Amino acid sequence: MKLTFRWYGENDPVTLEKIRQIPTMTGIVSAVYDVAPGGVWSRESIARIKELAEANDLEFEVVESVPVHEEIKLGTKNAEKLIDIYCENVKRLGEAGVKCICYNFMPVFDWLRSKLEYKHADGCNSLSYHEEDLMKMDPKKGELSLPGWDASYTKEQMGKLLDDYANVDEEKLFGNLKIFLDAVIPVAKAAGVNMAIHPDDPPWGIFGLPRIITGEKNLERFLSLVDEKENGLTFCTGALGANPENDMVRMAGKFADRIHFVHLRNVLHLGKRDFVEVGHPTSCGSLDMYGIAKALVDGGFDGYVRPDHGRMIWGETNSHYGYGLYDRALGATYIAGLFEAIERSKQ
Ligand SMILES: [Mn+2]
Repeated sequence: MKLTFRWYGENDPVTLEKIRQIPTMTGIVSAVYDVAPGGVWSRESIARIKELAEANDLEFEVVESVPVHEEIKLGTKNAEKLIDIYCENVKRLGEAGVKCICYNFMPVFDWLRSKLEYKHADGCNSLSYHEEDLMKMDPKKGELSLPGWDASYTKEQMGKLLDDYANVDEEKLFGNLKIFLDAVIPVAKAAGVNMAIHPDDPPWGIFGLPRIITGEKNLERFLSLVDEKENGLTFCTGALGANPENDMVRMAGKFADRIHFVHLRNVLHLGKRDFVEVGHPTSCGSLDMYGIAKALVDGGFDGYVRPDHGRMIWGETNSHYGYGLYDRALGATYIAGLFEAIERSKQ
């Protein structure tokens, strides 16, 4: 297991100098942030991240994310051209020493939460999701005031995009994903890169949009679309684990050899479709973090792990909600301890 930490680039207040001081940290997870989806990442921008990381004794082997353009998910006539550009980015990243690329295939919305600063009894705050609050909004009527949603679309663009997706059900989305994988996986293989799809967060359909990377059955189907090691998973415990019906320990064991990247984070279920993000340890939430880590190790997992969203503690603030330093660093040392104990107990 290699412990890694997400870094949002040179404007991130959580600097590389701070990240390198977290015990047992081996590398960063980052991306080129100034190119829109569908654009080619310059070799200079990629090399710059690697250079800065290495100057701080950190590796740059994991990219999160190379975003997939909406037209690829929709399967429009531009999809083929956009997939070619995606392949070019995979090739360039492989050449620069990147070994794992995290991406997702969620229509329109990336992660969704209804609160950014859910207040906990101990005074900290974190992201939370309450289905009822979300259901009150209608994105087509421009009533979308989602926290963290950067309004990258105007009301008109959003309406058009949602209309475009009206003809894309789960089957169609799976089909478009297969077209994408059929082109990208051979390129990734040649470039020495493992592709690792991130599950939908939360793992169920929202606003009538299809979501397919949601649970055990669909993950199995996803892996069989292209049955190669390079077609793998980012096992985000907080995303998949938001659904109480997902048996996270079982899935960690079952898919261990196709999991290349793990986001280890705990959530506390407040209802069937309501949850709040909590501290990483098992006792803080609803997920068996020890059981998940043990199932991964027992299943032969040998990839990258990073702490995921942290709470905001000790008065810290950050415009990237969930990506402060303090609670993620606590999560990192907890993860390092879990893995050390599990691995040592097997010797
Ligand atoms: Mn995640």
